[in-house]
Amino acid sequence: MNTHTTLLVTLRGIVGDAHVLTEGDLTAYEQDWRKRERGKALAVVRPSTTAEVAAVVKACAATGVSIVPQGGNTGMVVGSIPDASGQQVVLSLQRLAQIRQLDAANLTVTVESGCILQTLQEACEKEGFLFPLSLAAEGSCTIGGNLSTNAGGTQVVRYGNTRELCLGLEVVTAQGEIWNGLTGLRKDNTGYDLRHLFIGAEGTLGIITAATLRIYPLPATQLTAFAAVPSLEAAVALLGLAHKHLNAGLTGFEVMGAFALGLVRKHFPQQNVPFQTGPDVPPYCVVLENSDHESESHARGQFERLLEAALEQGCVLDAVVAENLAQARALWHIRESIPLAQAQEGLNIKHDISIAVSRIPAFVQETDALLEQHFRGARLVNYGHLGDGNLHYNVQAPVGTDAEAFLRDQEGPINALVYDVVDRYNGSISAEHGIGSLKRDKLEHHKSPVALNAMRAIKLALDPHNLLNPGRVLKL
Ligand code: FAD
Ligand code: 2HG
Ligand code: ZN
Repeated sequence: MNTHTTLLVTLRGIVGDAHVLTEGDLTAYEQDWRKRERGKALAVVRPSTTAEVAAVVKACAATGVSIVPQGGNTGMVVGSIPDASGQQVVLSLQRLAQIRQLDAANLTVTVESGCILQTLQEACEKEGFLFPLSLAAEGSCTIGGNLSTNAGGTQVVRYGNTRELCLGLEVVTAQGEIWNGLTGLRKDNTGYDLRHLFIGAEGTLGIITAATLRIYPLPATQLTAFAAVPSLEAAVALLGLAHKHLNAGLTGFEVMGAFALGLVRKHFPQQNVPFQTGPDVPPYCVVLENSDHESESHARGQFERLLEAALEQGCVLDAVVAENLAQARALWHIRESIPLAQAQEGLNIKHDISIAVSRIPAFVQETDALLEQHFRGARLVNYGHLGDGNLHYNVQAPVGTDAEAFLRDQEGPINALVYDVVDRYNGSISAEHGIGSLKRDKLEHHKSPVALNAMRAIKLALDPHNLLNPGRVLKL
């Protein structure tokens, strides 16, 4: 038997025949969500306990076979699929999905990494608690994937990104050892905080098998408004007013350009997108959310005063406030449908960037003008988490052109143009999606050599044989 055959026999012994997949349609594991790349796995292995994960890692390490950890495979940067060699094991965490313990007094929940985000949200809600991480992929992404990408989403303005929600981790190391750091402690200054190394590491430093996460009491009410604004400057002014009027009640502040909303109207005509018909379609709209621990009428009062002040200052043209939960969900659904509408429109170029909020209008004005000058006809799809200074400044191929050819020929130059302006604004080329393989080479140009060397030293110390998600994040 050759080494790979022997390894497959060992893996079947660890997780059972049914959970070592080598045949049939493996598209769901081998192709990324955006359909940018398709790889080929030696096998997809689906352990259901931490001990099984550790045994799988040990077996792979013993034969020098590299591992690609995978959760829901909803990542945006081609980080969770195997390469084309047919020699990598995809380690799917989907069966490691138990909610181990909700500690009401400690305000924490301990959950295994394959648990679907929405499953965790719903389980917490049933017990009267909020797990605030929220993103459009929540029905299929996993907690392990969220931690490994340090996912952001739509509640960061109040609760922070996944890193801020994590108090402890359980990790299987590249050597197949288990580190149990599920303390749930809010204070622990006993040297280096290893948890923060694994969060955002995109599976290159260890396999996250469980986490202890912060939860919050459910708010009494959550109100949503959808406002038309005359410019991005006005949206930034509205954000300032929202911070002032709502304070910690401000739990969401998203901006959407008219073209992005137009794509939602085009591809999901059943959705009723406010302010997008008639002669005066506003250039931008904003979704904002007020979560209140007092009462609905208190929250409505706050919203009214905020919108009155905003109308008076001219930073809002018009606004609707949801009357009930169903309307609030429908308004949020419009925002969350933008990436899906973009996917329906065709392959596109994504820029998940962050810039200081105050500089975003100038950044967009400058970059829009440069793109229009050098890439005439390219369609700019601009939306995102303005409250966090994070824009999805995306580019769709010109109407009537072949999107695949456009990406092949223009993605490099368009990225170079956009990222050059991002650098000049002291921004980041990845706010929340990570690096994967799609942005790996870009990182070399946009991060300091000192930081890159420190990252390489950490990678080599923890995974000296480069067995965990090789080729992702860093060039070694
Ligand atoms: P995967 O895609 O399976 O993996 C992502 C990375 O994590 C890979 O590098 C993988 O190797 C690694 N990994 C996965 N599980 C583990 C583990 N247990 N241990 C170690 N490494 C692991 N992202 C945002 O930040 N904000 C958004 O608002 C947002 N919206 C989205 C909307 C849509 C419609 C879609 C499709 C995606 C969106 N995303 C968003 C991107 C994506 O959902 C997130 O990156 C999510 O956190 C990925 O989770 P996953 O379980 O699918 O991970
Ligand atoms: C979102 O905020 C996601 O909707 C996806 O991060 C962004 O598709 C994108 O560019
Ligand atoms: Zn986003």
